[in-house]
Amino acid sequence: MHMSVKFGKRFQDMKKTLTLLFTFAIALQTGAAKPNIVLVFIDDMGWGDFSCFGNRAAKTPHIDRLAKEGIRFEQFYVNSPICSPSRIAISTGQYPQRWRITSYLDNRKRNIQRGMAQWLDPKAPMMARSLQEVGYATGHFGKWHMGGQRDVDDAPPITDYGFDVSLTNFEGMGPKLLPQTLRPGQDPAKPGRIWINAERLGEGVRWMQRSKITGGFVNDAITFIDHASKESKSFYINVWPDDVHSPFWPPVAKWGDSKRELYLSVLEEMDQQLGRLFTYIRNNKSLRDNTLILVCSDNGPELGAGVAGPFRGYKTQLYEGGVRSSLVVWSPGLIKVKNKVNRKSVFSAIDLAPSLLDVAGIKQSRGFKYDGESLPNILLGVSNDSRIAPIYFRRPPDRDSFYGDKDLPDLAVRDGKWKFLCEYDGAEPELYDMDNDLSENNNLSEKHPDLVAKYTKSCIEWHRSMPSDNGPNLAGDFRRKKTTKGKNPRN
Ligand SMILES: [Ca+2]
Ligand SMILES: [Ca+2]
Repeated sequence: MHMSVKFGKRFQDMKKTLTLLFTFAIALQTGAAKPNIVLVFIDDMGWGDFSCFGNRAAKTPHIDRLAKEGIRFEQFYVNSPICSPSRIAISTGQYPQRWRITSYLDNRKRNIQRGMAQWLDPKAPMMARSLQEVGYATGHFGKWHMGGQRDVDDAPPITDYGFDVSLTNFEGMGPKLLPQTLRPGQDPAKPGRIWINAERLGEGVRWMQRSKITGGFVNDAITFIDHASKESKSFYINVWPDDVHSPFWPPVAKWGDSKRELYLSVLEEMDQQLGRLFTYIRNNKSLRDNTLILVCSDNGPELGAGVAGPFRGYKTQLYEGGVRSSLVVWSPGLIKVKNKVNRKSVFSAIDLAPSLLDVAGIKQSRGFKYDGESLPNILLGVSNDSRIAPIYFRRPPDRDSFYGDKDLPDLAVRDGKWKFLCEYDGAEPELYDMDNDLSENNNLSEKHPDLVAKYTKSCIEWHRSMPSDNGPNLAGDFRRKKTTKGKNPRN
């Protein structure tokens, strides 16, 4: 008895000590500044376009340095192979189909034809708003394309979506940088102008040489960071360049003779301009110790411009080249490993919002149902696990045929090592082993009827659980020839 009473008292003491320690830890956590977050979302860049992802034709030293000091992820996906829906996924943590934006936003008529909304509903669970609500300074600098373009001039301003400040381009409402253009031999005093009609999309237009516009976004981002630091506020900023989307307007001194050369010049120039932002953060100790920078691309490359490394397909397609994105994550203060390559973790852009809110220690109390999963340990290099649920995809409604392929897969899923694609009704199944067939060449659907049945069912169930668009009505009547083995037709 004596022993157990003694043990009981000891246990009580230990419990007290633990409670104290726990309270102290909480106090420390809430007292410390929440981490700053910088999300760099490049436009139309291929998986293989950073030199740290294998590009030998151009150099991206500033992004390579982030990778060397941080982590690069090889199995990261965006949730659509095209601009607007991909941007909605990364901003909300939800499949973009929920918000009826499933292709790029165009003019009113085209949006209606394709069965899409005219702009993102401001009620969507924006990560920016969740951060703003707990006191973050929030700014969007760059391409928006989630509403307000062409003749759609009554979309909500970007500041209705949880941002204190915004500076955009021709595809967003409010203050913007519009592009002047210059070719070799052209009088610099008389530059061209493109996207003049975008002057109607809100107040605050500044004209700037197209080749310098990414730098223009960086300038305002740095001013914003300074301001937030002076107010001792943590900040969240989007830096979303219009680079490296066509048309290509590199500096005249770095002109190229072909589409590909022009593209590579724009890519290198973008890296230089973004580099100023990275260097600014790295050279300031308090920023360096408490800032997380993420860099990825909204969708795969345009044909003839960027390259998708070993992967099949391009922008607008559900093959890997369209939806797999190189992801670099940097944070010397929060990430304990350096120069790590994570080849294992399968996750996607919808997972970033819940993950980043967790990294920042923010309770997600508003009852949002994210399609994304919170994966802070993967993001910070502690774990090589994957997202648990499969990642589902539906192609843009206007892209059944593109780049010479007349009947592209409509639905797809990545689950474990398997990638499965099919039509809306489950026809034309394609099954690939992503551990052994990175380029989706060897269709194993006939070898694994059980898996085909399972994934056909789950893809169609997911597709039907989402609001529909006009994809099925806009498809042509071309049907793909049955392919089972060997090389699929390339496009
Ligand atoms: Ca894009
Ligand atoms: Ca199809």
